[in-house]
Amino acid sequence: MSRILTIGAAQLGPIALDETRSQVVERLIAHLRTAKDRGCDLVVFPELALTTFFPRWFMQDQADIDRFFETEMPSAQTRPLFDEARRLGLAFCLGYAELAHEDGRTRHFNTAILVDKQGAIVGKYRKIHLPGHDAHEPWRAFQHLEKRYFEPGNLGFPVFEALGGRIGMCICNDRRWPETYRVMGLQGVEMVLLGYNTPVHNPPAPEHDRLGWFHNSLVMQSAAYQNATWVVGVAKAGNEEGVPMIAGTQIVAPTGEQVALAVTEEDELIVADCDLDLGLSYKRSVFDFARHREPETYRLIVETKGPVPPRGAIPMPSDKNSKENRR
Ligand code: ING
Repeated sequence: MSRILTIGAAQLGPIALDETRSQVVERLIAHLRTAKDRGCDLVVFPELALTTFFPRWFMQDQADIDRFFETEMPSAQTRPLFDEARRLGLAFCLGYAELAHEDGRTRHFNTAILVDKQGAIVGKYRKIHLPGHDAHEPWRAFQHLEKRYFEPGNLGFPVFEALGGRIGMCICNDRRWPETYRVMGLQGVEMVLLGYNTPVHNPPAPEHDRLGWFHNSLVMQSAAYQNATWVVGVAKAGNEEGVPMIAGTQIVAPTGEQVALAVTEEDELIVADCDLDLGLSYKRSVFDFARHREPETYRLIVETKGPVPPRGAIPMPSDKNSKENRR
């Protein structure tokens, strides 16, 4: 038996600061039409796919910051995307900056939604691992102020029954953390959709720059194999407002193999027929979690935020964590 989902990973080239939502939506709709022509069921767009990656700039005026956020989804500007997807019979995953009013206050999240073929929002995820910093750091060639502009997601790592399978989402830096995928893996996820905006240069660790592409593939391929799931990683790529960002959009099978890989740093659609049953042989053998996992021995993973000294060891500077951080 096989359950084939034809996936379109819709890489975006740079989005300029002065590009309007409507202009960007036209690019997204062009991707939808190409995807339809190529037989897709689902199209995956990058993180923050409606605007330039604004956390690269230090802003203090909340009105300036909020200009990059969506107060409703869909809005007048994004409704044409929903309408065209429904007309074409396509589901899609879209990353955007979400301004929400919850619990009596205004909230700012780095969000992704899953929209089904009838245009209904059937899943929402809010980015949990926020990289970078929250204060202006002028020494950097460019800022990475996600901790300033967003709050950590409050929806956990949900898995949704959609399109005949179990679909999960995460966003960018989340893809570097094994916990992200394992929480979804423990919900039987069969495909993880994620978008990313990853600068080539990481100011605090320039020696990592030559390995950016390798690390991008490494984390998604290992996660796919270790959780017997498809992983679809979609880049916003190219030189965006003076900051080069990696491409490397790819579709990874539960085997860990890359079945499709983008070759440009521009708007580029890559397509693959993904059999959601391909992961079953792994879920039933090497990664049969119920048979092989020993969660009693994993407690430290949730009891501490940072590293703690081994039992009886002399504390080391790297043990930034102290006992009070243990829950
Ligand atoms: N971007 C980057 C990412 O995790 C980053 C941040 C860049 C981390 C380079 C490490 C190295 O891919 C986002 N938006 O999370």
